[in-house]
Amino acid sequence: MRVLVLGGDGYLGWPTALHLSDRGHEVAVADNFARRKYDEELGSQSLVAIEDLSVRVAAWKEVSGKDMPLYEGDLVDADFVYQMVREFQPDSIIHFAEQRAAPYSMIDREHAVYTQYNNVVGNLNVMYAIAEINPDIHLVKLGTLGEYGTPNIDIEEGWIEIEHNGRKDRMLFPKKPGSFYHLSKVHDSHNIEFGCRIWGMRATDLNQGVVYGQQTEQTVRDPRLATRLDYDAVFGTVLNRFVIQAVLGQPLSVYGKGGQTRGMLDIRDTVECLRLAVENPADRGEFRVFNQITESYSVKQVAELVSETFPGPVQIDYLDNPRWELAEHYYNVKHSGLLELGLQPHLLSDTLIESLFPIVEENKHRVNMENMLPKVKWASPKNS
Ligand code: NAD
Ligand code: USQ
Repeated sequence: MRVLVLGGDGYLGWPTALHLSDRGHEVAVADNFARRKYDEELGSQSLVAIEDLSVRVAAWKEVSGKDMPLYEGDLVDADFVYQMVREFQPDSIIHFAEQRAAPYSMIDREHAVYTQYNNVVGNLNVMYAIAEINPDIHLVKLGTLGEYGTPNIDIEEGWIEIEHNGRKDRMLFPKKPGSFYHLSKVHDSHNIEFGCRIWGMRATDLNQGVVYGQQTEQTVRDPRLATRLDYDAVFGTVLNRFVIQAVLGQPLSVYGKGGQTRGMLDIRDTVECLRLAVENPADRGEFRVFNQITESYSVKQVAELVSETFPGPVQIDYLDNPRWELAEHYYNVKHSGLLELGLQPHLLSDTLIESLFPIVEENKHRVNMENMLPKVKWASPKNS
């Protein structure tokens, strides 16, 4: 299949592009390098050094013999999107290309507006390009598990049968997200579902949980193929951050009491879920939703697991939670769709955590400690 990976320079987009190329698909990548600019803005960088996308693509050609066309441009520029889709003629578009950090979206008005404009407008441009150029293209869109929030009922895969005052309907599962970033994904999901109804688009919305890990079967083939690993309080995600903090001899930064539970998955499962979604497309007119997680853990459990696995002393700090989220809650997420397509999950193990320690040890000189503790507070509409 011909697969266009939007956001192909990112943490997940790049290893996904490699995985699909390695499995015999013809893959192109697109990016506007916004993520590298957020690093400049925040005075941060990936813990693991990453090459420019053009260097990565050339390295992949050397390692695998496969070409990977590269499109540099911004999805909010509709002309760019249309031209790319016309030229590459994909069967599937995987859309990773959004501002993805909840804390970044909560810095202030400007960052909230940027996040929602970038994400919602970019996604609409992709939808219109598909509808006008070739409605048969399968859109595989990265949503997020946090779209649902933490309701006091089981979380279904996207849809729920509701009986109300004696009548029944199949509705989109209600959403109660916890940041302007997560809200941007809710808006995308609603827009895509509408596109499926009015244009007969075929779409898969992947409500993915928090991803951990840094290496895949393909990225380890050459150091130039490495993907990024974020440690900072804005872009770093919880398990990756705790591993990095343990190696640096810093306390693990649990927000609140750590009773928040989140769905998680290994980066090797992310790339495989994307392959499964692409190779088993949704039907025309279908808005298909998968909850893309393999396990759920509370933040406290994650901290304890890292602390038990690290071969040295580890302190766990319980900080005032800078976010607005329930301290303790019910959490039961249905996630059978991808398993039914054949996903064989890598469950979180000591081995995975141990494998991250040397990666961090080798690169720890790249950390700017000023970016380790959280500064963005949800309660404040204007953070510096
Ligand atoms: P990332 O920031 O590393 O990658 C996103 C890429 O998209 C970046 O390279 C960025 O430059 C590019 N981009 C952003 N806006 C763009 C635009 N307007 N035009 C072109 N390119 C643009 O993020 P990631 O961690 O790889 O996440 C990828 C996707 O997966 C995101 O949509 C995110 O919401 C979703 N997701 C990520 C996680 C996670 O734990 N990392 C979990 C669930 C869902
Ligand atoms: N947390 C801590 N300490 C930390 C960092 C985080 O206790 O040092 C807690 C947070 O309070 C939160 C949980 O860990 O309860 C997860 O936070 P996170 O920063 O790892 O993840 P989140 O902000 O939810 O966002 C990440 C990605 C985002 C993706 C989302 C999936 O950045 O792109 O959409 O995970 S989900 O959470 O399922 O919505």
